[in-house]
Amino acid sequence: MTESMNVSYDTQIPNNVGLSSDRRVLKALERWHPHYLDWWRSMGPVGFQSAPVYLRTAVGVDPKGWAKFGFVRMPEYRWGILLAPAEEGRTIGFGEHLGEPVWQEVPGEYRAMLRRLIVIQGDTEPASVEQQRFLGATAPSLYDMRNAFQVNVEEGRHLWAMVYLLHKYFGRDGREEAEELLRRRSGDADSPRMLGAFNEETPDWLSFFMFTFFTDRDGKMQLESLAQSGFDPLSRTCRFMLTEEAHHMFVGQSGVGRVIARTCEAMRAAGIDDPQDVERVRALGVIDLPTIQKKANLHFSVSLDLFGSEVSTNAANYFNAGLKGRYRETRIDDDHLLLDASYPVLELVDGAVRSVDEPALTAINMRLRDDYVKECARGVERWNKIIADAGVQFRLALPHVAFNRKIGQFAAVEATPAGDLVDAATWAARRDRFLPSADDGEHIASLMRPVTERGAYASWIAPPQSGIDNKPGDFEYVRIAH
Ligand code: BYC
Repeated sequence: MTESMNVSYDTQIPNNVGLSSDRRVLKALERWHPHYLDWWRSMGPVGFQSAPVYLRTAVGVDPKGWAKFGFVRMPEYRWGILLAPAEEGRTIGFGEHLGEPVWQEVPGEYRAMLRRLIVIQGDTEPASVEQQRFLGATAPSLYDMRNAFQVNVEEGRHLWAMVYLLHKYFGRDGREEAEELLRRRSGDADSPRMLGAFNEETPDWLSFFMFTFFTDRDGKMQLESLAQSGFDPLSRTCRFMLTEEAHHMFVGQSGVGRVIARTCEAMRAAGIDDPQDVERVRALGVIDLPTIQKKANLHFSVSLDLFGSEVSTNAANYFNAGLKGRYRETRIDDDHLLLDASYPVLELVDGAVRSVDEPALTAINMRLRDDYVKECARGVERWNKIIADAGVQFRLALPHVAFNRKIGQFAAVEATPAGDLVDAATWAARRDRFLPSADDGEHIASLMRPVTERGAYASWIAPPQSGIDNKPGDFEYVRIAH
């Protein structure tokens, strides 16, 4: 076992970065810690803060045994700083520094760019916790409540991860940015979070599952790109964050899948064949499939905006500088410089959607987004299999990438989920067929009643196939004092 695989618990902050011998950074983090706890108490999960929750805590970075499970009160969670082990002799894998040894310090010329990337990444982590803070009160089961809290504490740890980089490598401005990360608030008119999707509400559990499926997957793609970074501490940080991220996407994939399974089961039992017979399906106390489609339309389109503009000089600069690569950069078979390469980008040309070959360097965001869309589509097919296996005639589909966009090529136009460009009035008239309506929201809200008996599940969601950490079905994942 290498040195950096051992996690030290001798400071308040578990870490494998030798904090106890790095007084300056330790002090800065210890000063930030109470501010973080204040933020957690005021903006983290509402209620349940003194309930023991069966949580996973990262205790090492060995892929075979990095976490342990146990009952923890959320404010006492051991948020630590964990970097994946250094790779001996690692070199920069792309851009103008290709083949040079990776940097252990921030190169002066790239300081501003790197800081910006780290701050944007850091900003999303507390934002998602803020968005999800009201979910505990309406959890459909103790199992689901525990999963949401798990996601929350780990997003909190991901904030720690970025704050460590800011404190360690960016001096005074890093410390100021770390404070700002606790000051901005999701949805706040004066001081919002940096990216659009992180200022949206997560009003109900279906939104939470959609968020963890679609938006956390953007997180995964962005972390994968930053894991390629020539700035080695960022790469190692992101590599370890990805270990935790896998569970978040499982929560989304399986959560939506369980909602679908329950709807199909209830329809079959009631002899309803037509999924569009929304009123009758809703009367069964489940969420109809067309509404699930609309929720997917919303969360997919909002998450696509997180990839930035399709054609972006920022992205080209990040790549050239060796700071942010492509998805699985090291596995791509090309020159990793992209100076002469091109990449097809869907664009708005003379009022129509066309594929245009753009310089591959400026199309880096687009390429990452394409990789993302492919993954989303695979997940949707898994949902469709649940529907087909239940014998229900319905297919979910991802909307067209031009649909409901606020960033990039299609921000200025209105498109239907099928990708037809329509005028604003037509779109507005059909809006409620494309996106969740007030009525859809009310139906979902009416189902959001807490279920806190061990092993019980709300009417609108099927139980999971297995428990967390192989626990039995009636396990008390959150010990709520009754
Ligand atoms: N909202 O060249 P462009 C996660 C701005 S999620 C508002 O197109 P670029 C997580 C942009 O800042 C992953 N503004 O964009 C998930 C720029 O402003 P300036 C988070 C936006 O820079 C769930 C201008 O528009 N990590 O981890 O190439 C739970 C033109 O920008 C938006 C990262 O995103 C937007 N959506 O790409 C918890 C990685 N998009 O320069 C966590 C770090 C763009 O004109 N960030 N703008 O002032 C990046 O790599 C890039 O900054 C972005 C944008 C991909 C976000």
